Amino acid sequence: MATAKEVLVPDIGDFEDVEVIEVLVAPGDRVKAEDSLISLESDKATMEIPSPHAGVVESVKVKVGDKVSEGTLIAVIEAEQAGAEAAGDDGGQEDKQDRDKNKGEDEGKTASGGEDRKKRSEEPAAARPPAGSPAPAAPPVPELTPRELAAAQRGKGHASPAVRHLANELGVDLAQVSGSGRKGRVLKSDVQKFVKNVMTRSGPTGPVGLQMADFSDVDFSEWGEVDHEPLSRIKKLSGPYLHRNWITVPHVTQFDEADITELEDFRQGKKDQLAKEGVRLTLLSFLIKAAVVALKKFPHFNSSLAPSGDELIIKHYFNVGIAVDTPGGLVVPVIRNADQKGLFQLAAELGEAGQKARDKKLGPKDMQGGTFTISSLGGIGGTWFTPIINAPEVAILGISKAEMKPVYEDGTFVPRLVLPISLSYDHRVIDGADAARFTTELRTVLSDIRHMLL
Ligand code: CAO
Repeated sequence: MATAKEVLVPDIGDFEDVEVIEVLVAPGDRVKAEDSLISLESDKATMEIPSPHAGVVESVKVKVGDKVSEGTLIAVIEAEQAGAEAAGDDGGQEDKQDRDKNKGEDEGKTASGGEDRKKRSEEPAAARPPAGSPAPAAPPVPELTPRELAAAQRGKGHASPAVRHLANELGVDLAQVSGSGRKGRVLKSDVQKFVKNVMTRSGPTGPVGLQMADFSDVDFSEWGEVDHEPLSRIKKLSGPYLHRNWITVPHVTQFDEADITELEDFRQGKKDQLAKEGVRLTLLSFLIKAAVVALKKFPHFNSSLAPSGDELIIKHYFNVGIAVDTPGGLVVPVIRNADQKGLFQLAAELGEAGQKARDKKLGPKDMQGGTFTISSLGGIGGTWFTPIINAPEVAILGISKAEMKPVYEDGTFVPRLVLPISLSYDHRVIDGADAARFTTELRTVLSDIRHMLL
């Protein structure tokens, strides 16, 4: 037998005149004890007021926007007897439907259960589907009132305390989560989806923490004929690292020019001699030597940032990686202990490394342990470029094609061979002034190779 029971706002601590932000039930709804009836929001907390009884909601006495305090009448419930309440808890057909439907919603028994009940209570009884039939399509979401819209935009008042708690634990700003519940209410599954999206963002859409627009899936064949060519194995492997380094390391590139007129004269004078021994003396050996001189003078360029981010690991060995262009893609063999090797030995090792790279014979060890990288496009062309740092290294030297240029000297223009230098560095480790000092040192050494002996 049912008895009409008035449900009042219980003791809610020191709160007075708290705003009703959501009414979760409507007349005719069946509720279980502890089902939420309304949500309140003060400037400090959001709370849901549960029903103390199981039964059917006879009338609801508050509406969204009302201010309530302890003792305010919320609703009248046709409460069922203890036995019937137990039966209700066990699941009458309607409650079972609620539970089945709510299982997927993951919102817990509070809000969505109430919303489902409310939706059903708005339908005439005859329109309700028989137990066990598929759930009907959700009714159209009613227009939001300006107040509700503002609340939704602020991300306030549209998530249950449990969801707020979860968001808080995960450090999620609810204002950034779009709610898939009724009236834009944020559900637990919305928070989980948001976190998953952020954590799995990679590839063209960007890494963790970066909010980027997705690339749209363009059908290029709409505008003309296209071919699909798979990326090489090397490109597939190196792409994610290049992307990570480009995105996560604050790069700055310092440009400079070095006069290598005398250096080139020297190289040309020695080149043929070495060629007889099967060694090609190219500019690169000189660049490695010059880089080592500068690295010794500016040890921070030969360092790595510790994973903790609060110290530098400075290396006292000089292993120079060389970017080598191969048909399969870019590889970076490392010339070890470059400081202990002469120009000719370096030239010989460079020849071997280049050949191994092109023959795809480089093993992982050949490409490990580098402390600084040189990427030389000088044999090909171009003026300047911004090389990507080979992290955890902190700098990379890009070399472009040397060209004869008129240089003003002692009141007249003279033809000089000028080499463009592009030094990219990690600005967390290296300041611009040091970068300029580094390239100035390189200029000095390259313009007078006697400095390589010092
Ligand atoms: N300016 C003018 N001439 C240059 C030069 C420069 N900066 N650099 C090289 N040269 C000259 C060489 O001295 C050589 O001249 P000779 O024929 O008179 O001896 C000629 O150009 C050809 O040199 P090379 O390029 O074959 O040899 P190298 O030792 O200079 O370079 C290597 C070797 C492996 C770096 C090069 O073959 C290579 O692969 N470069 C591409 C690297 C790359 O792709 N970097 C981009 C990375 S970002 O995608």
